[in-house]
Amino acid sequence: MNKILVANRGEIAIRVMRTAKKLGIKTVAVFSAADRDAPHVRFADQAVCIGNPPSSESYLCMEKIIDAAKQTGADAIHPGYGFLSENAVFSEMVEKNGLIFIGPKPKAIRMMGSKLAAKEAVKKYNIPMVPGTDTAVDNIEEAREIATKIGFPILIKASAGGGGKGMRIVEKASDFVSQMERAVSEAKASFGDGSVFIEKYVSSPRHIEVQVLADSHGNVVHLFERECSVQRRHQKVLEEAPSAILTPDLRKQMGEAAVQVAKSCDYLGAGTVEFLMDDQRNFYFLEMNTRLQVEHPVTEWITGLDLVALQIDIAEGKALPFKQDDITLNGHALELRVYAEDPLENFMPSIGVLERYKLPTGENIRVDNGFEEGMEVPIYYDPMLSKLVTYGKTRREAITKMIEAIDQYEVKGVQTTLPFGKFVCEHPAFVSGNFDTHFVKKYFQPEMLLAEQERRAQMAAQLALKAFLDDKQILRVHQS
Ligand code: MV4
Repeated sequence: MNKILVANRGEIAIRVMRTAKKLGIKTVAVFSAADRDAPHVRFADQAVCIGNPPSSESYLCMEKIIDAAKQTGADAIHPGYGFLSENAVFSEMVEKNGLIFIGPKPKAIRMMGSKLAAKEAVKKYNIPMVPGTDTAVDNIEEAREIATKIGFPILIKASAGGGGKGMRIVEKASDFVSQMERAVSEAKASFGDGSVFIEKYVSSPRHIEVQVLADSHGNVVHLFERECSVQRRHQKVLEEAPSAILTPDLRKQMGEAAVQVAKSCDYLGAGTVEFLMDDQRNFYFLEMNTRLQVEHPVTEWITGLDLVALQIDIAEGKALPFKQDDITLNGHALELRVYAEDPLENFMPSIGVLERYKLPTGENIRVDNGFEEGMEVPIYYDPMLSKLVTYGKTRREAITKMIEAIDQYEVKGVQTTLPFGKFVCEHPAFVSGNFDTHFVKKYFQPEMLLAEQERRAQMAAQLALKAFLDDKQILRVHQS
């Protein structure tokens, strides 16, 4: 591989290019008219404008991106996350044009993109799944009987959904038929596929996912888990590795299950297998994400591996340079997603110019960032500014480092989720490790950030008063 085109923007485009550079591979950025001055464009060796600001006219335009690759002589495309990263048609088109897609084959993307096909594939292996139907529900009356047998509450999920999209909780049998009808028409409208299935609703689960790597020689390994339970409306807030509640034995079991899932779809490259864990620490396979995930840095830190470098090696046909037993877990890493959103205004995107933007630095702090001072946060894309990642020998140390890093991070001009991140890191439930996916809903009220603001204002006022009184004292001393 001599030249990689990165079909993405922001922090992940820079993240991928950083490793490419380290490996001596040239880089090509693509950008929309809104990203003309973006850091990812300047970071690349070459850059090609691919259209208007809306992603449907730029970062989602398959032909334009492939043309850009041909025009610049790139031999591979890395899709990052989001945009075209889990689009089987795109990966196929990349290959048909004689380019390497740095990711899994279209078959695996397609299979895991359909939650029912995924269930079907993993059924042949011994992987725990939530009780429910494993085919699309076509007879509503029959489905109601199954739901009653499973016991309410149950969840209706769209096969083409995922990541929380197209899910519906049904509390009691009498709501079942109407909810089912709604779920089907909603799934048709959103995904063009009305297939839905039902599952027992696990009421207070943790969301734990396992990183896997598969090469083209049949080697599949896992890189342990990430705990992603701290989320708000299916948007992850803070992730960590390892999970505070896994025992070495459970870690091994979940890791092995994840490897089986990868094998069930002939996986290639880096992927993530999502599990739910109930309050008895039973785990269940949920879905597989066939991309490099936002939160991959925490796994990199505890394993000492560069996931992008491994993705590139695998795409070139190299064998994994290690076996499962060679991979070790060291220390603890946390990642906070820093968004230009206002936590006091229901996390509305906060638009404006970054009048001041200074990143924290120091040992055990990594910032994967896509912005700089003076830039405007574009309204067209996800408003994530950066990922703030910290490390410690212990979980406590990583948390303390995160609070320190949040305090060091300076942003003026837009509101950010930094104060919200600090709230999470200081919360006793988070610190204890005893929390689930309802953490934010259960414990967070915006007023809590106001109290912190008030405390800071009080402190500032007292410092000012002290300075004033000290000055007056000095003046008196001089006068006499
Ligand atoms: C569930 C569940 C409870 N029971 N399935 C949401 C994202 C998608 N990957 C699956 N999700 C869930 N599936 C059963 N049978 C609860 C969730 C869920 C959730 C999962 C992971 C992280 C955050 C979540 C927030 C709400 C619901």
